[in-house]
Amino acid sequence: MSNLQETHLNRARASLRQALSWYGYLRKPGIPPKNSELAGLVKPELEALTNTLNKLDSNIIRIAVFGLVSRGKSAVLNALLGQKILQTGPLNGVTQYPRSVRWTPGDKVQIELIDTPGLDEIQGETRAQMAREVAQQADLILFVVSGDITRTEYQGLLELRQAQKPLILVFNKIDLYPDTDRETIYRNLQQLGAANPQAKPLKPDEIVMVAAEPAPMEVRVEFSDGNVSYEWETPAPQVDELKQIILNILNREGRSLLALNALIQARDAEEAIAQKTIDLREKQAEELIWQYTKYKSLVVGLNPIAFLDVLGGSLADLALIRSLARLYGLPMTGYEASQILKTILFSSGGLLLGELGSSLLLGLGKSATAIASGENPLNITTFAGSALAQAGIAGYGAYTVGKAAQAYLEKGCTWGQLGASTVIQEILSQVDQNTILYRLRQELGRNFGDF
Ligand SMILES: Nc1nc2c(ncn2[C@@H]2O[C@H](COP(=O)(O)OP(=O)(O)OP(=O)(O)O)[C@@H](O)[C@H]2O)c(=O)[nH]1
Ligand SMILES: [Mg+2]
Repeated sequence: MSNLQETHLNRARASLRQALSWYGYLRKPGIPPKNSELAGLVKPELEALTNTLNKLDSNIIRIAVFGLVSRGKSAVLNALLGQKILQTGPLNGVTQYPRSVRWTPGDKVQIELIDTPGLDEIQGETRAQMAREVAQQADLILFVVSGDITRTEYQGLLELRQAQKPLILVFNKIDLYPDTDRETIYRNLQQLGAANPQAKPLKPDEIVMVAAEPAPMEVRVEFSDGNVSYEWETPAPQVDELKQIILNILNREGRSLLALNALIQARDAEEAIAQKTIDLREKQAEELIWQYTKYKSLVVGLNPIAFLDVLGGSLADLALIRSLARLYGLPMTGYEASQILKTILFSSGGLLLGELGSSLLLGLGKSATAIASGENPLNITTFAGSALAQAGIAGYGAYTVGKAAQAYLEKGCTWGQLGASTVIQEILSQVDQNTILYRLRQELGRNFGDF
């Protein structure tokens, strides 16, 4: 298990290094003018890639806490830390900005705990943006509630689930409830906290009851002389179970989680880079596609030998795909170009396969007339007729291929060898059944592209 985790980290590192070296031409000083605009546009993504790689090397796991105001988010982190480092209090909105604190519970793991303001504290888009950013950085999420879930709370939980990170639902302030109420609420939370109403209830390591800062209790003190007095006593926090669950997860799969998160961030950055590149180069790409369309029609139409024209057509498609990749500065090998062409041919709903079929037929007719033609004017017309029809179909094909290749480059650039998406899939296919990652697999699986 430990070896597997190391492998995952190494694969993630290799994938990120590869991505950074691909886009190296946009990061070096003295970029040629044709690339300088693009370099400016994708700067944030390239920085994100570098940061992600650094984070991977530093081996720090990030745990972020979320929830509505006054649920005891800061108190839960303090209880884990064993010290009152973060400010807590009865007023709503004690914590105003995200804040992180280092936690070293064992000597092996390095953890950064991130405290956040209540999800209902800061308003609207700012709130959503803040939550998204912190959630993106986190490797593990704690969602703190302190009783039955409200509508806003449920909404917040669903939104956070979209970050597709392992999430532990923390039921805090259990000291305020009698045992029976506590059990009822726990069972409700088990069901409500699940990914969706149809999903199985949360497992015991996905939901936990704590009392981070239990309210002081009045206790009866009886002295040896028979005197009785009442005193206020503050019970010790109860967070041992939460701590144990966190440590178990981190030992079992902490490094795989780290690797996976780095890859997810890399994938998002790379997709954004591809998107920006394609937008910027749109006009040039459009011209390129038309050029190839004309060129291909010409090759296919004029080539008198069946098979060779079809071959010529496919070669033109391949050349187009590679030229587009070059224009975009996107990574692609000859093998990948042919894989893309294959995928495009099959995913075009038979339209382009039809092109191959009719090309062969028309091509055969064309060859036959070419052989028989000699000086016969009638035959030459027949040749021209099938040639024109064939050229038209081929040209349409090239246009479709060009458009499809564009779409592929946007999504597909992370699916090559060592590409972020490829390695994500690899890691998910290897994780053990009892891991949180295994349970996340279904969710993450939905995000796998069509290519
Ligand atoms: N009874 C009881 N009170 C708690 C517990 N944990 C926290 N509290 C109290 O709840 C109040 C809010 O706690 P905080 O930790 O500040 O809550 P928060 O979620 O960080 O709140 P904001 O930063 O304002 O969003 C404080 O008065 C705490 O003393 C608990 O386990 N039991
Ligand atoms: Mg707080």
